[in-house]
Formats: sequence, structure tokens, C-alpha cells
Amino acid sequence: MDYDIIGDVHGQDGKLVALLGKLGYRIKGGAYRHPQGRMALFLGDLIDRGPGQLEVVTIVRRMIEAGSARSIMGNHEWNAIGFGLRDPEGPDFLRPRTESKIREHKAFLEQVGMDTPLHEELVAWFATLPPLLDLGDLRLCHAWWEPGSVDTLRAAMNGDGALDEAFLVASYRKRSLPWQALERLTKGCEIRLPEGVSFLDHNDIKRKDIRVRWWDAAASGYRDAALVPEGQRDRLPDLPLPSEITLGAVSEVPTFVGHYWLSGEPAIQNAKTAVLDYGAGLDGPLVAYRWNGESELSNAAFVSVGSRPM
Ligand SMILES: [Mn+2]
Repeated sequence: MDYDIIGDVHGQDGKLVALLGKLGYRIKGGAYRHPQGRMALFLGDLIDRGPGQLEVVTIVRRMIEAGSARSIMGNHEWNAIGFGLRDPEGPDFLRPRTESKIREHKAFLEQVGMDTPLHEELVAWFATLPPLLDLGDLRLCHAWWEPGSVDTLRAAMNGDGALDEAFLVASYRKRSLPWQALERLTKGCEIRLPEGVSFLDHNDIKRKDIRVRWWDAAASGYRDAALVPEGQRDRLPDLPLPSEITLGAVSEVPTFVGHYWLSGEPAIQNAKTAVLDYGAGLDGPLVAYRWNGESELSNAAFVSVGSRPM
């Protein structure tokens, strides 16, 4: 089976329709399908930000039902589940509805309606999405294939890949093992900066943890391994990362992730790792990788639509 792996769509139905068309998918019997039987694999973060929240979810669901796609869970679906479900052991929602969490989820809530039957139904569907997909010759997760967390999650997945309900509920308890596993897989590798050091993120919020390019074996220090706004890099110390952190491809199996909002011409991170998120949620392109069974990834396999205005 050959696969088209697709990065974070974030409610951009126009870009999704254009990309599926460019990849050769056509609507037949109500769902996009590929005439040669290829399958689309979505990396999660279908929702939040864009104008077509329901449209994107509907397109992907119909493809999954038709057998022409599969999708994993991104941090935005994980958040949406916690936002939508009440804590069975407490008075609040699993992810308390603070002002900032409502703001992050605004496009989705406005288009779907908060606590409507449709909202509840979509949340139930998000909970069916597997946190990872291992197809033997390729692997997908939203942000970081961290082997220990992968084992934790595999043990909690049912035959369809969905997480066990008790595990999912426990994943909203900060510092629990289920929480840590989903944090790592859907949000990536975060490292605390040395005492007294911080930087400003894209929203000018002060941060004391950096996200690192876990796939980059050439990076070794806080300054060169961090994913930070370029203007902030000089604030980070030119010191080696803690010795327990090893960066580089996690295995010999090609691994695809989204999440990282890269810029520039889409390119592989190394022969075994490709990040497919280039900020389609706002003005970036929606990016796919056309995989035909190769064990060494190549820049020639990227297909994208919509681009950042210059
Ligand atoms: Mn994400």
C-alpha cells in the first residue's frame, strides 16, 4: 500500500480540497478516494484556527469510513476532548474552560456551537483517533516518537487504536504517566532552560522551557537545538543539553510528524524523519509527503498547496 501523509490541516478546508485534488483524490460515493487505491494518512490537528472546521472533519471522517484515509490525534484534538468532557470524578471539565482555553478553541466553538449535540458527537469521534500509527515500514505521531511513551500508549490502545477511556481521562491529570505520554507524543520534546534563562514565544509570552528539534543529531546545545523565534535564539545559553538527552532519528523506520510549524521550502529533516507542518492553519502551505514504500525519505516526494505571501 502507498500512502500520502498530510500535515496539520487546522480547519483549512480550501487547502485540503486543493491538496487532495493535486494528489489525485476524487469524490466517489460521497468520499475522496484515490483511483490507484492510495491511502491518505492525517497527522492530527484537523481542527482549530481555520474557517472550515466542520468541513475538514467531515471530509476526513468520510474518507476513513470509505477506507481511503486514517488519522491520528494531534494536541488540538486531545485538548478538544478534555474541553468537551466532564470529569467523572469532579465538578469541572477534564480540561477546565478558562478564558485562554476558550480563546485557543474559538474558531471550532463558534462554528460547531459549544455544548451542542454536534459538539458532543465530534468530541466522541476525536476520542476514537489513535495517538500513533505504526504500519511497520512507516510510523506516524503528531510530534515526537518517544519510545517509552509509545510503549505506554500502545498498552492502552484497543484493537482499533483508540485509547482506553480510563487512560484518556487520566491523561488530563498533570504529571500522570498517561499525561506524560500524550504530552510527549502530541507536543514534543520540551526541556527546561537553566536557572534564570527565558525567552519570548510567538505570542510574546515568557517561556522557561524550549521545544527541541529531537530529530537533529547535529544539534547539541540549548541554543542550536531549540525551536524558538529566530530573534530569541541569542537569549539561550551556548551550553550543552543535559547528558540524558539524545537527539537524532529515533529509528531506522521512516517517521512522520506534524506540529512544528516550519517555514521555507518543505524538506526532510533526515533520511528517516519528516515534519509536515508548515503553518497551514494561518498563511502557510498545506504539505503532504507522497510515500511509495521507500526506506530513505526524499525531498522530491513533497506536494504542497497554498503558500505564505512574500
Ligand atoms: Mn500540533
